[in-house]
Amino acid sequence: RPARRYYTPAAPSTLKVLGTDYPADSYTNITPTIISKLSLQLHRQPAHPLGTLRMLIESHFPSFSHLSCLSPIVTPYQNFDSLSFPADHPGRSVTDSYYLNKDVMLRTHTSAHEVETFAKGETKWLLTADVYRRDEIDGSHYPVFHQMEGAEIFEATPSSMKKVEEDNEQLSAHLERSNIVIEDIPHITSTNPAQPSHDPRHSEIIALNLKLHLNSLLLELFGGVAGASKEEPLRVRWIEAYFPFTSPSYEVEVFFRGKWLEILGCGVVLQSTLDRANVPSKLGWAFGLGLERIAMILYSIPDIRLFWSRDERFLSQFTPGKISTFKPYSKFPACFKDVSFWLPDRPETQAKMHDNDFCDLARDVAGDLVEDVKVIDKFTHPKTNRDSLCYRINYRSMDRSLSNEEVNAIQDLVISHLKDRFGVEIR
Ligand code: FA5
Ligand code: MG
Repeated sequence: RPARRYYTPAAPSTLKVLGTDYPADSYTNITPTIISKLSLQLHRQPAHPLGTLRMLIESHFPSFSHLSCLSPIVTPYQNFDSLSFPADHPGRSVTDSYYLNKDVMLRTHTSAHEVETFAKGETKWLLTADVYRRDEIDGSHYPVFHQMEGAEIFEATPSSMKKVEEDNEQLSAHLERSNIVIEDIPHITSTNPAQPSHDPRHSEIIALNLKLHLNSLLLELFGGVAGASKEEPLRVRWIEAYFPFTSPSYEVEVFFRGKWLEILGCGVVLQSTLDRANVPSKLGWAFGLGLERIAMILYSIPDIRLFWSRDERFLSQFTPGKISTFKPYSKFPACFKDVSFWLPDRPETQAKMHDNDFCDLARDVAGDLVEDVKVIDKFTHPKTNRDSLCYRINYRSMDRSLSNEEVNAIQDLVISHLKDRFGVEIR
C-alpha cells in the first residue's frame, strides 16, 4: 500500500479502467465518478442532443471521414508532446488533468488524436469524443465534455493551392448571399504569424479556407436560432488566439442572447505535427469545437449536468436528427451547506490544497447533486502558516426535492472524507 499522499485522494495500488489494470502512482488522481463516465459515449446515442449535433455537423462535411470511437485513455505524448506543448505547460499538471498514472491519462482535448489520424493517411476528417478536465463546478462547467476535431490537409504545391482558392471562391459566394455578419481579423499578423517553413501566400489561402468552412458551418447550425432574421443577422467574431500546435491561431465566438460565447479554437496546423505524422509535404488547418456549448444554445438546455441525466422527462424530449427546444421540468429547490476547516501544517514548499481537489471530492461523494461549489473564504495564518478554507456547496437534484436530512447526511460524508483524505480540522 503506497504511503498516503498529502492533499491528493488516497488511491488503491492498482485500478481497473475500461477492463485494463493500471498500477497507481503519485500521479493517480482519476476518481470513481470520472471512471463511471468513460463508457457512456453520449455523442454516439442517436436521440441524445450531443448525438444529433454530431450527426448534423458530420452531414455538413459529407466528404470527410467521420471518427467517433477512440478510447479516452491516451499517453501524455499524444495529448501534449506530439502537439509541441512545452514541458512546463500548466495543462500537464495533476491539478488540471486526470492521470491513471504518470504514463497514462485521459485526453483533455480531441487534438490528442491529430498525429495518429494524419499518420493513418486521413486527409479530411472529423473526430468526436469525450474529453476530461479538472475544473471548477457550475452550470456550464463539468469535468467531462465533448469536442469535435476537424481537419483538412493539402499538398503544398501550386496546383493544389489553386484548387483550394477555387473552393474559397465558392464558399465566399455562398456566405455573401446569407444573413450573417462576420467580424473578421487579418489572417496573418506579426503577433499571429505564418510558420517559417510556409510560403505566407499558402498560409493565407489555408487560413481563409478554414474561416470560410467554419463560417458556413456556424451559419447552418445557428442561422435560424441565434436571433438570426432579416432584422437580426447571425453575428460571428474571429479573435486572435494562441495554441502550441497551430499558427496562425484563432478563436470564434457567436453572439447569443446578448453575450459573446466561445465556440471553438482553430488554426493552421503546426508543421512539426505533420512531420511527426509522416506527411511533411502537406499543410492544412484544424479546429476543435465544444459540443455542449453549441447544444446548450440550439436546444435551450440551461445546465450542463442535464446532458448526463437518465431522467425520462429529459431523454424522451429528443428525436434523432432533430433540434427541438428543451422544455424544463420543474426546478427543485437548492440547499447550500458551508464547510470551514484548517488544513494540517504545511511546509512552505508544499503545494496547497487545490480548489479542484475539493470539487472532485464533493463530486465523488454527492455526484450530480452538486450544482456548484464556491470558495467563501481562504487565508494562511501568518504565524503558523496553516491554511484556513471555507467552501459553499450548493446541492440541487435535477429530478426531485432533497430533504434537509438527506443533504445533511451527504454533507457529513463530505466532511468525513475531507478528514480522511486531507487530515483537515473542522472549524
Ligand atoms: C482546445 O481544446 C484545442 N484543442 C482546440 C483546437 C483544435 C485549436 C485544433 C486549434 C486546432 P480549448 O481548450 O479552447 O481549445 O477548447 C475548445 C472548445 O471546447 C472551447 O472553445 C469550448 O467551446 C469548449 N470547451 C472548453 N472548455 C470547456 C468546458 N470546461 N466545458 C464545456 N466546453 C468547453
Ligand atoms: Mg479556449
